[in-house]
Amino acid sequence: MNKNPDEEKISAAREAVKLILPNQVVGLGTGSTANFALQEIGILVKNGLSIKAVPTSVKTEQMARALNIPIIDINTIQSIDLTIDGADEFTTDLFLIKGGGGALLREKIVASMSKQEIIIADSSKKVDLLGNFKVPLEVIPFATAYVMQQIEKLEGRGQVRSKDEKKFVTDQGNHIIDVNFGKISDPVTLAEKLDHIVGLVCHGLFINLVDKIIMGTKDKTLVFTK
Ligand code: A5P
Repeated sequence: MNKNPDEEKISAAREAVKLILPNQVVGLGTGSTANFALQEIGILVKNGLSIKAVPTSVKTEQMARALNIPIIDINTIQSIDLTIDGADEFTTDLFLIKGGGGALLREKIVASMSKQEIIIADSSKKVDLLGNFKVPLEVIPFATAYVMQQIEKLEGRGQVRSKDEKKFVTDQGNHIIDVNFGKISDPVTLAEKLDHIVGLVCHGLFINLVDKIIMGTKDKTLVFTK
């Protein structure tokens, strides 16, 4: 593994922003890797690139505004041309775990509306099987105990995420349960089961949402596609 993942993140981010065309609507991801893309986009905009952006979190929106990247209301558009986002884990068949930063719901909505979902990552994020990273579940606070019971039936071990000794609260006012399912040999089936739990607003398994993963390595970028 590279001792400096930031270099890998930056090289992946630089490759990804080359895919942006003038006048596109661009989805802006959340997290340390997506932030590098944000910085690059800020430079392109400063140099005259015209785009409109849809941020995937309040934090990303604040950063985008500080970089003078024009923002468009997601509810005024039909689709997003291209989104650049990060991941907590990915497999080369383009399955992901996302939500380490708690932005999974907006990230999944933006990914679902995107014609091209581009994931950028350092090489530590690539795994043979998902599951080292706990799967984040965004739950409405009223349903936390119920969702926890359903997760136990699926042999998951969940923990409500906390921050500064308080329950973590998402941009939508929900809570997160981080679940250890062990190694996930069949993410498609697990995702379907999670999709049917009432009160669980969004899970961090991204299935069939990604078009391309650009991974930085020590000396080059590698691309994984469908
Ligand atoms: C945010 O909720 C996440 O989905 C991030 O995209 C993910 O956690 C990757 O973050 P880093 O780029 O900081 O590892």
